[in-house]
Amino acid sequence: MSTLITVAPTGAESAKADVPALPVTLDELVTTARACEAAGAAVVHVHIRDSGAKPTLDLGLLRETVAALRETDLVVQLSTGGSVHDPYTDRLKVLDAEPDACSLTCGTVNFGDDVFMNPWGFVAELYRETQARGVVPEFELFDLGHVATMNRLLDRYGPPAGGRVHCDLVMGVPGGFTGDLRTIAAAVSLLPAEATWSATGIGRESLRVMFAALAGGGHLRVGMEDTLTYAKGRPVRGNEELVARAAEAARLAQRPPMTTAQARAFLGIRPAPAPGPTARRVP
Ligand code: KMH
Ligand code: ZN
Repeated sequence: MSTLITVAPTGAESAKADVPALPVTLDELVTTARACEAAGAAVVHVHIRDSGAKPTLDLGLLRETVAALRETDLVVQLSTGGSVHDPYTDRLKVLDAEPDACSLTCGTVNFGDDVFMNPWGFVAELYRETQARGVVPEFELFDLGHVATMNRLLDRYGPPAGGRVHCDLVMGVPGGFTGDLRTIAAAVSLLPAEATWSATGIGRESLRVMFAALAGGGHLRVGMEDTLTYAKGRPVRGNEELVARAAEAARLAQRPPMTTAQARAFLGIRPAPAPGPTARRVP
């Protein structure tokens, strides 16, 4: 079995002023995406920033970003989580940017000093929209209750676009579940038998979650959205080094990184639409 590697290069939480290596402009994002694809990533989980490097869900910018990322073969997964301050209406509109895939968080969670709100009505509406538009959701699970909500979605509304139930266990958010083996085992034991999963360790959880996921048959998500420290006292220099480390670990586990074509088949991603007028030219 090979390993699906997702890179989450930016997120909505870190400030460019504090983290100069964070990709926040479109050029920085595309350059990072290319480097991460070369290093072994097959999916890019995208949050974007405005001209002041602040998180935004501006639809025009999202469309431009999707078009620009089509220069790579990466599966383009837009975040519908946004930042903790984004209204539900803007989070639903993310799908108008026509990504291949999107994140879909399955419940509310304390998020450090904030609350990441995902009530049932919003989650169900977002799920129905992904089905109607053929956008492949990745179920983001921050706590055990989120597994129950994902199962409720599947029971009530049927399988996702693409046909595969693929989840990401996000472990180590203050307020969500921790990345210890017992918790990973508990979460995986509650997934539908046919589901596949990846895992993401936030901050200092990143390495133990990565190795546990490889050992447990899971896939990987890494990136500066989740981890800013490569090793104790050593800041991350760029997303590609996190992807390169994940790819090396996957090869050592004899589960080499999936190619982008394999990832598209695995997730059931439909062919990308032909480039529109906003698409950038490859230089
Ligand atoms: N930024 C977090 C509040 C997602 O992308 O769907 C939510 C998040 C999850 O990052
Ligand atoms: Zn995210």
